[in-house]
Amino acid sequence: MIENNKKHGAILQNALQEEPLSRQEIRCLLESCPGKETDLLFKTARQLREKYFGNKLFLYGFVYNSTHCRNNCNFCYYRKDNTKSLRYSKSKSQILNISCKLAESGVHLIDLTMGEYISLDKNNLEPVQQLGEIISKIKNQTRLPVMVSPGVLPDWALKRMADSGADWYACYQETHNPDLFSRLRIGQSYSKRLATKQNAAQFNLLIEEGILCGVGETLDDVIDSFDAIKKLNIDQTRVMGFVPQSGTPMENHPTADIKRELIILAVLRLLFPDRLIPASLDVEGVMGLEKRLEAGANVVTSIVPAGKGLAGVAQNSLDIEDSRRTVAQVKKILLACGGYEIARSDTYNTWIKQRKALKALNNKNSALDLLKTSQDLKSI
Ligand code: SAM
Ligand code: MD0
Ligand code: SF4
Repeated sequence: MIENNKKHGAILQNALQEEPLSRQEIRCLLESCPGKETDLLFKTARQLREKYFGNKLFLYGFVYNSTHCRNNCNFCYYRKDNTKSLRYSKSKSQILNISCKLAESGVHLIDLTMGEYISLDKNNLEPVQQLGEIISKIKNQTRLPVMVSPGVLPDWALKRMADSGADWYACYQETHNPDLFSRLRIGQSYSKRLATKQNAAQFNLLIEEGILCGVGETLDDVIDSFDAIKKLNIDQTRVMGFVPQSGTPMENHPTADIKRELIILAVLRLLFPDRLIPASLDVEGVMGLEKRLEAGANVVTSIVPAGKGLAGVAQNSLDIEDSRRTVAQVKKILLACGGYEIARSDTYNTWIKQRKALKALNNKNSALDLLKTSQDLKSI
């Protein structure tokens, strides 16, 4: 036991120095025992967050603008075949009105999320154009960065999102085990979903990747997700614990162990210390905020205004209509926690600008490397 503690502590020391960790070392961290080991893991995650972000947090306003979806993900309340789920589509003016209210309340970004209702058909330009228009209007009126989660899209549609002013493309693989993926995201292509993220990055969109935990994944699967996140050079990455949804094939599957979600979150912070990592209000509501921040998150997501008929995803109603998923409520919680501050919006905007510039430079350098290799090959 003492030997194990020593090993665990030494790995965290290396992580703090940002030295690369082996699969075995990452596994040891994922197996952290409750108490001393998790305390030290979370503390190290907070130290690394502090190094890159100080005590500043970013807040995301969440607009679930349409709950219609063509897919049948087994874990999701909004899967096509779930007759129990509430369906709606907000109009352009409703979306704009909600986004402006969120902006006034002090969020740093508008996260426009929807069921995958946009057909992949080439001739179906209309919904893509509509979404593009909404994005540019939100940007113009709120002056805030915009994230979109329209699901898998062809290149021309991703480009349209970028041209309309979207800053982020969020698309979660849930798992990087293709077999588990096929049991979760029924009938969807694993490789197409992964490739869409790479394609979106070519249009200078920042990318968010997500892991769903408590759905039968092994520790090796989680480590494979970390590898994939590294390979994709992801800008924001999250983990969400599974919440069972009535009317779905997984309604009787147990709720995820939140201790596991927190450990994965903290390890994400150790492996990707300078990236954005959300504490979602969409799993345990506001009650779950402090523990996620203590595990190393630096973004509060799923802030939803009351009285607009809006739903959450994993928690479709929790804390929404009683105005608890709001900036005001988050501020109260942060005050009670002590030590955190909400960032100024120019801090967030600068982060985005710098991250985009860094990625553009990386892309250019890899293109130059490719060119150089092909020239070298010619001279052989
Ligand atoms: N329809 C788009 C898509 O699937 O990419 C956008 C919605 S996406 C933001 C919904 C995400 O919420 C899923 O990718 C999953 O990670 C998470 N989620 C959905 N149902 C959940 C559940 N029951 N428990 C926890 N997380 C869930
Ligand atoms: C959240 N309910 O932030 C939202 C959602 C979509 N980009 C994010 C899962 O928790
Ligand atoms: Fe549709 Fe997204 Fe839910 Fe899957 S997770 S059923 S794609 S809304």
